[in-house]
Amino acid sequence: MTYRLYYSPGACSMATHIVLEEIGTPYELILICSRGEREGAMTASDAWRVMNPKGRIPALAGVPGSSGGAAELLTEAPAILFYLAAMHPDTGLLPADPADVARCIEWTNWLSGNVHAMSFGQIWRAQRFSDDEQALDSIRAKGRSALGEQYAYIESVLADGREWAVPDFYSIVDPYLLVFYQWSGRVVST
Ligand SMILES: N[C@@H](CCC(=O)N[C@@H](CS)C(=O)NCC(=O)O)C(=O)O
Repeated sequence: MTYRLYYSPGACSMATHIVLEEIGTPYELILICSRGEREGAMTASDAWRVMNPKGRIPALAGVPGSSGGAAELLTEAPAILFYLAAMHPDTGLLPADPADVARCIEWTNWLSGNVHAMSFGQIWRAQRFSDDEQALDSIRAKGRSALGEQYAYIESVLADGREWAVPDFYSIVDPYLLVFYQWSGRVVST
């Protein structure tokens, strides 16, 4: 079975891309641009919204079931990461101990919901939070402020000597954290 990853370079789909490489399973990449600077299909296009009504990437084809949109298409970065790790337990990317699994969920839920959707959303997609043009700079400032606290929190957790987000083993959380590490450079320069 060959997975198909719908991705955009530098986007949060990078974590899934890394995990596919770690697993070593065959996969195809299909470019769906999340920003306007490239040629090709876009997340906002009608064709992509038929596939994924949420209009976002990453999405992974080849997963039984459907939550709307195309059959066998799984969306939401944490869900995709968990699915791949659970399907390939030999990689050890998902721990066996329920407490460690819960720690993975704790990280990925917070990164997706708070850091990505809220803070980066406010900074990069401020218009999602208000129709008032005058309010956008203040929304971006809120996002930056929250993001500063969130990065400080991540640093404080990692400062206890652990090598990985969930101590003692490399998990799906680490490639996901790498996305936000990489994005920090883009926020500094925007
Ligand atoms: N909750 C989704 C969010 C995915 C998301 O927002 N992806 C961005 C790229 S990092 C995207 O598709 N942006 C395009 C857009 O907002 O139109 C997840 O965690 O996978």
